[in-house]
Amino acid sequence: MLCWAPMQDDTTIHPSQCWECNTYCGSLVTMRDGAIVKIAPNPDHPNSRGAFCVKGIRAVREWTDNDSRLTHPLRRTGPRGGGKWERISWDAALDEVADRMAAVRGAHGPLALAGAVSGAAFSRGTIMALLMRSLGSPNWLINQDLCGGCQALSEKITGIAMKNGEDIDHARCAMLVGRNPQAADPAQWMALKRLKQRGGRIVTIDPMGGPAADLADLWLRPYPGSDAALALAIAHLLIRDDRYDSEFTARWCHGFERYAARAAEFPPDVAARLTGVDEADIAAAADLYADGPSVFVPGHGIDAFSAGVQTFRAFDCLVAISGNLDRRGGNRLARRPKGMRTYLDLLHDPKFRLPLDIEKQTIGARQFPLWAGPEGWQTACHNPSVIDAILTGDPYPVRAMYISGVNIAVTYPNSARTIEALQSLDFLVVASQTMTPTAGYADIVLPKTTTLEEEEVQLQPGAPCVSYTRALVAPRGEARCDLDIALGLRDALAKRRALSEDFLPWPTMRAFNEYLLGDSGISIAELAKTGFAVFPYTLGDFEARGFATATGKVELYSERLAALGLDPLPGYTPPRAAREPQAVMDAFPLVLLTGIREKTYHHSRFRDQPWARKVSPDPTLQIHPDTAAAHNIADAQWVAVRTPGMANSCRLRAVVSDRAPPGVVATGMGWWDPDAASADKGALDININGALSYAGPWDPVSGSPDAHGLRCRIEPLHPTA
Ligand SMILES: Nc1nc2c(c(=O)[nH]1)N[C@H]1C(S)=C(S)[C@@H](COP(=O)(O)OP(=O)(O)OC[C@H]3O[C@@H](n4cnc5c(=O)[nH]c(N)nc54)[C@H](O)[C@@H]3O)O[C@H]1N2
Ligand SMILES: Nc1nc2c(c(=O)[nH]1)N[C@H]1C(S)=C(S)[C@@H](COP(=O)(O)OP(=O)(O)OC[C@H]3O[C@@H](n4cnc5c(=O)[nH]c(N)nc54)[C@H](O)[C@@H]3O)O[C@H]1N2
Ligand code: SF4
Ligand SMILES: [Mo]
Repeated sequence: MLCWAPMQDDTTIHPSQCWECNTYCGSLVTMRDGAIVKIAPNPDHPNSRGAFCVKGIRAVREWTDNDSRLTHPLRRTGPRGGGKWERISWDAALDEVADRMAAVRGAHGPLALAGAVSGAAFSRGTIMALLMRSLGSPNWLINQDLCGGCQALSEKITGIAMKNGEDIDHARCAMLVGRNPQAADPAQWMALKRLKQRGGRIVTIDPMGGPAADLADLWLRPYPGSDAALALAIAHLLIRDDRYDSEFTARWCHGFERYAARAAEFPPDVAARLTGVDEADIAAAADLYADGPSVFVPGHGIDAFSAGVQTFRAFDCLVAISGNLDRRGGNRLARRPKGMRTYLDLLHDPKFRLPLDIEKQTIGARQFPLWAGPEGWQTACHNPSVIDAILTGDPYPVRAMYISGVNIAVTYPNSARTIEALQSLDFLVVASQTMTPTAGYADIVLPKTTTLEEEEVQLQPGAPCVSYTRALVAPRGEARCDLDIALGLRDALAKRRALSEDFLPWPTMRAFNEYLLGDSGISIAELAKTGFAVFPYTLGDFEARGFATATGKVELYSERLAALGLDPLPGYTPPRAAREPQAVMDAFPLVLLTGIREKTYHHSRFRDQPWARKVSPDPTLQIHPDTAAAHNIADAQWVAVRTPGMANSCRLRAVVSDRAPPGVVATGMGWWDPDAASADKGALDININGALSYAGPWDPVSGSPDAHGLRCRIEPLHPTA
C-alpha cells in the first residue's frame, strides 16, 4: 500500500516541484487568473523539507518571462554564427529539419546523425535517445562524463546504486568529499545544519575552504585528485583495528581479502605523503567515520576527472565494509515503488533498442564499453570522440546534430574545437529557451518550454518518493516541450521515409509520465494533490534484493573490470598535476580547479538576468595571497589562465583569499556574455572551458576528462579594470 502525504485544500496554491536542478525541491505555487504570483518552498516535501533556492524562486520565472526568451522558430539568414535570423513557422521549421536530416541520413547513413542533451536525469534525455534511435542512430551525447558519470559507473561496477540516498537526518557523522552543498544543494545543506544542531559530526574533505569547511569538525585538505589514498587509508585503519562490519562483509562483499590487501598498501604515513594530509587527521577522520551511522556525501570535486571512477570505488567500498550501506543514517540504496519505470529502464528496455550490431557502433563503445553503447550506463556516446568524428570522419562521419537542453559550446571543454565542429556540420538544429552560444551556431533554432511550462515525474531516491512537476502556465509564444518537438520531427521524417522504427509511442507528456508510473498504483491526479507520493520500503533487505553484479554481491573486487583488463580493486592514481613531464610542470606551476558553484547561476543559465549579474558580475579566480603576490596579482585584477597545450586562454577576475591553498587556483564554470559582440558570446573569453582541453587523458572507465586538478599558469592582465 502506498502512504499519501496530507493534501492541500487551497486550490489557488498548487504543490509542484522545481526541476531546475536535480535537488528537485518541493514547491508551493500561488496562481491567480492563470498567472504565477509566487513560488515558495513546500515544507511538507519529504526530500527537500522546505529547502529552496533563488534559482527556483526567481530565476526560473524571469527565464520564462524574459524579453530574451525565444518564442518562435528561427532560420539562419547569414553565415553560421552571424546572428542573423528570420522567423519561420513550426511547419516550415520541421520540414526543413526533416529534409536536411533525411539528406544526411541518405548520404552517410543513420549513424551520421547525433543528438545532444544533458542526460537521463530528466525526461528530455530519454526522449532524445529514443528519437535518435527512431532515426536509426545510437549516437547521443550526454554531459555526464563531466557530471556524476564517475560516481554512476563506480556504483554500477560495485553493485550499489546509492546516489542521492544520503540519510543525513539520521547520521551521527557526515563525510563530505568534494561537495559544496551551501551553493549546490540547499536541501542537503539544511540537513547538514540539522545534523550539527543535533550534535552530529562533519568531516569535510576538500582542498578549498568555504562553507563546507567552516561547518566541519574536521577539515582535511588533500592535494586535488588524491582522495582515493585517503579513502583507502581509512579503510585500512578500520580493517586493521577490527572496526569494520565483518558480518556484512563476509555475507555480502566479494573479494574482501584482496581489497584488504590493497588497503594495507595505504597506511596513514603513506597516505599522508600522497595527499598532504597529516597522519593524525587521517586517523581522526577514521575515528569519526567509524563512530556511525555515517553517511558519505560526495560531490563533483571527486567526479569528472581522469581517476574519478577509482576514487569513487575507494569511497563506495568503504561505505560497504563499514556497514553504512542501506542503513539508517548511512547511504540508502535507490528504491522505487513496485511497477514504476525509470528513465534508465526505458533506455535499456529491449522494446526500445536498436539491433546490437548497430548499438555496438555507438561512438566510444569500443574504448569505454561501460560508458557508451549497448552495455553502457546510459548507452550514450563518448563526447570528445564525437567531436573528433565530426572534424575527422573517424571512425565514421557525423554530419548533422540535434541539440536540446545542453549548451555544449560553453560547457564542454575546448570550446574552440566544439564550435569548430558545430560550424563544420552539414546541419545543426538547436532547441533552446534563449539564444545560447550553442544555439547561435545553428541553422534552425526551435523555441523550448521552460520547467514552469512542462509536466515531469521524478523518482527521488533520497527521501524516497515520487514527485511531480505541474505544467503551471501555458508555453510562451510558440514554445514546445521536448516530446512535442521529437514527435514533430518523427512524423516529418516518417513522411520522408527516413525513420528506422518508432520508439516514441506516447502522444503526450501525460502519456509518457503515466507510462513511467506504470503499475505503481500512483496516479498523476493523486500526485497533483500533494506534489509527491511516498512509498514503503525496508532498509537492509539484501536477501530480497541482492546486488546487481555477476557475483550478486558488493564487488570490492570487480569481476567486470578484471575482464576488461582494468584494475579490479579500488586504486589510487597519482593526480594528473603530479604526472606531467617536468617541463610542463615548470611552465604551468599551479593546479586549477573548475566548477565551483555560485548560488545565482545554474551552469550557463540565467546569464542574461540583471539581478544575477548584479550579484555576480564577473567570473572569478580564487587565489591564495602568497600565490597572488608571487604573480604580481592584486585583488579584483583580471588575469589570464592557460593550461598545457591550449592556444586559448580564459579571462577571470582574481579574488585573493586563503580559501584556496597556496599553489591552487579555483574558478566556476558556465560563463558567457549574452551582450558580447563576438559570435561565441564570450565562450572563448570568460569561459574556463575555452582554456581546457577535451583530448584526455580520460578516465579509463567513464571516459571523463580532467575538469579539475590540472596544471595551469596565470598572468596579470592590464589595465586592471
Ligand atoms: N547554484 C547552483 N547549484 C547547482 C549547480 C549550479 O550550477 N549552480 N549545478 C548542479 C550540478 S549539475 C552539480 S553536478 C552540482 C555540483 O555541486 P558540488 O557537487 O557541490 O560540486 P562543486 O561545487 O563543483 O565542487 C564541490 C567541491 O569540490 C572541491 N574539489 C575540487 N577538486 C577536488 C578534489 O580533488 N578533491 C576534493 N575532495 N574536493 C575537490 C571544490 O573545492 C568544491 O568545494 O551542483 C548542482 N547545483
Ligand atoms: N570545466 C568544467 N566544465 C563543466 C563542469 C565543471 O565543473 N567544469 N561541470 C559540468 C557539469 S556538472 C554539468 S551538469 C554540465 C552542465 O552543462 P549544460 O547542461 O550544458 O549546462 P546548462 O547551462 O544547464 O545548459 C542547459 C541548457 O539547456 C537549457 N535548458 C534548461 N532546461 C531545459 C529543458 O528543460 N529543456 C531543454 N530543452 N533545455 C533546457 C538551458 O537554457 C541551457 O541552454 O557542465 C559540465 N561542464
Ligand atoms: S535547489 Fe534551487 S534550482 Fe534546484 S530544485 Fe531546488 S529550488 Fe530548484
Ligand atoms: Mo552537473
